[in-house]
Amino acid sequence: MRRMGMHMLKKGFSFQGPAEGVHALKSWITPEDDLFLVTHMGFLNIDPEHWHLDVDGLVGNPTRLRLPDLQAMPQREYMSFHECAGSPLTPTVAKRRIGNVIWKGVPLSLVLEHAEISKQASFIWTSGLEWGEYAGVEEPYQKDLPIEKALAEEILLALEINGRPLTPERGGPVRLVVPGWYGTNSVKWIGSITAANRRARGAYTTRFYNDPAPSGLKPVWGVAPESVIVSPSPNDLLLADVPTEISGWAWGDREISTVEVSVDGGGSWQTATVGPRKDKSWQRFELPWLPKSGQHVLLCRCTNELGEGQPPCDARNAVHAVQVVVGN
Ligand SMILES: Nc1nc2c(c(=O)[nH]1)N[C@H]1C(S)=C(S)[C@@H](COP(=O)(O)O)O[C@H]1N2
Ligand SMILES: [Mo]
Repeated sequence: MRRMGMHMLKKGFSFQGPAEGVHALKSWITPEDDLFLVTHMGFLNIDPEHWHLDVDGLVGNPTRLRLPDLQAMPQREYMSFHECAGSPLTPTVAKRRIGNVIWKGVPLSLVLEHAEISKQASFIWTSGLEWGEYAGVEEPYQKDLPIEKALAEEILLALEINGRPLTPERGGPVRLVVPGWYGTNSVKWIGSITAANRRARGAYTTRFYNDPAPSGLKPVWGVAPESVIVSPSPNDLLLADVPTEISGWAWGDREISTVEVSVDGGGSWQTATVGPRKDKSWQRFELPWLPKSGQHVLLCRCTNELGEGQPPCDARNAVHAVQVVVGN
């Protein structure tokens, strides 16, 4: 679908992120310059005057909303970690594309109410407006949400990130955000919302972003518990017997209750202090450390309130390791 007032800025798959990886993520709120960017088909530039959102399917009042309509509706802020699930072609590789931001926008539930969503609707399909090819597939970026999730208060049609309007690269002027779920579900450049009584059948819901499960395939939805060591980084100059601190972030769809840190490559583990969570933000952890000289492999692993943890390897939320050298 090619509309007036829209053009692709850069075609094809693209990832951008800080060169130092997670070691760049020192602050509680991730500045946009340090926040990763992902697109499958390319970035879309939309002239805000030409943007509109169609709400159709199982609704009593099919609606077309333009930017001023959305701007006139009640908006809310919500703090959330934002994480990419990694490549759907290599789903067990941990990519650790992560940040923590404040989104602001109109709750999706208000738009669905306005469109008089039918009781028969069990899934909400959303599509991005860009076009192009990814992994041999040429179809719109379409995702879906079960109705209970779509109606949750934190699901937003976001207009802002960290107090600023969304840039074209970030999915502006309006994108979906699904806090607590992997980034793939947060459709950028949103142009249509369809209420349906079944799941969407496009490549991005059936072929990509599905994990093998005993019952068949499991969609990549809620974020599994995960943690990263931000400091020290492999480049830091550490000195033996100088008190230092190991710190980082832990997050997941469910609140994190414990983080453990190992300074000997997993031989032994110590419990770190874990900070509070706001909305669905990440949580800071820290552990004092008096290092001895030599090479050390630092690891961290977390557990959520349900007791779910992180696998040691071969998973998108595998345990993070950092190798450091401590001098005399
Ligand atoms: N329309 C559209 N939405 C999209 C994508 C896309 O390619 N097209 N990529 C998804 C993926 S995989 C991720 S991780 C997030 C990335 O959002 P960000 O670039 O703002 O970090 O957008 C999601 N939404
Ligand atoms: Mo992603």
